[in-house]
Amino acid sequence: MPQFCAVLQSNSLATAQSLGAIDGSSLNRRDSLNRRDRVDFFRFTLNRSSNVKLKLGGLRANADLSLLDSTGKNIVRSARPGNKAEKLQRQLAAGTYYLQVRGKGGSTSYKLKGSGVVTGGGTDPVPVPGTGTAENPIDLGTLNGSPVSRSQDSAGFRADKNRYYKFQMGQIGEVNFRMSQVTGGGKIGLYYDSNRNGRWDSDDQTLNFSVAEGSGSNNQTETEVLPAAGTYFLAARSDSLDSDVRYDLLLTPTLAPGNLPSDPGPEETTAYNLGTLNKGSTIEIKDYVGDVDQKDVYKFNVSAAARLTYNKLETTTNKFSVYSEIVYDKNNNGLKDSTDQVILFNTNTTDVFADIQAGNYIMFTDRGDAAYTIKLSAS
Ligand SMILES: [Ca+2]
Ligand SMILES: [Ca+2]
Ligand SMILES: [Ca+2]
Ligand SMILES: [Ca+2]
Repeated sequence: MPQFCAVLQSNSLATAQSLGAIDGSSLNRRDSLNRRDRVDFFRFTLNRSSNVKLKLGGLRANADLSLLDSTGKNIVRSARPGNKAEKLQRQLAAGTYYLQVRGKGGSTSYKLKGSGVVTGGGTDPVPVPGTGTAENPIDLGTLNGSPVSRSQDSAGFRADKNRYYKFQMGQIGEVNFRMSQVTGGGKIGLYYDSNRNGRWDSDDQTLNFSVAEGSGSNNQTETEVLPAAGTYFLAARSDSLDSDVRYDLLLTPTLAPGNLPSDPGPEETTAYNLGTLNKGSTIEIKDYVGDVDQKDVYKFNVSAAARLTYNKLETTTNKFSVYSEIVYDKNNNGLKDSTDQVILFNTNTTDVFADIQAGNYIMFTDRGDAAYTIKLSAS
């Protein structure tokens, strides 16, 4: 496939258009190909293992559709002749994937449609338990409110002798984790697959550690609040070069589900639009900010002068309180700048008020490590 290699060398994978996460949702894109623009790349992610269906239709000239893995390797291709629609269906693990739409010379617009139906846990046709290496961690599945345990596992001292696990979150939730050693001593670390390659590596973000040096079940339980994004790892290690640690592992999740269809971005330009806050109404937001997602920015507008009430509740055992700041976008450019007015800020959980005028507002929510519920009311 010399053409395909040339495309890779021109870094088209790196400039692929993002379709976001499509597990449990659908995608719908229109684009076009012509003699000079003969190939388009798209990237999508799956936070949970899913049955993915894809269709390339609306063709007026021949074009083919390929599904690629995170390294750009072809998984499956549909290459029917002429302007016949291309269809693909595949059971895929959580991770990053690419789509390649390749024209065969003619000009055509096209419609790219798809959906991902989450299959999760036990309904996967072939569950892959994993062997416990960094490349192939033991899969603890998607945490959905029930405890998950492992009994009598063992781990060595060196990184290549550590035992690795992976899991996903079905919802935002607080996870207690503990290793209880049977023999030897050690510790277990919690990591976020921040480079989204599905394997544990040293570039991944360290979130927390639980040490197991006491006896039996007296070991410390660590708590971390995690959003339902991507993959998390646990890595168990012995504290001695000479002997392995043998241990039981317990993960106890307590869910605090969010109520937004997508995570608010970290900037004004990627803010989540809450729409209009009308007098006499309340908007309730449930989401997470913390180590894995450090900022949630919202925007909303108010149609008439009102008293704005902000109320915040942190629904998990937070380590750091969530901070919000609401800014009146006086110059109406969608961004916070020096001429704008901070009308309200809050780190505690009591109601705060501000008398505000009609206009556009931006709310920044950060600094915390918690699941939060924010209520904005206008009266
Ligand atoms: Ca990784
Ligand atoms: Ca968030
Ligand atoms: Ca965010
Ligand atoms: Ca502004």
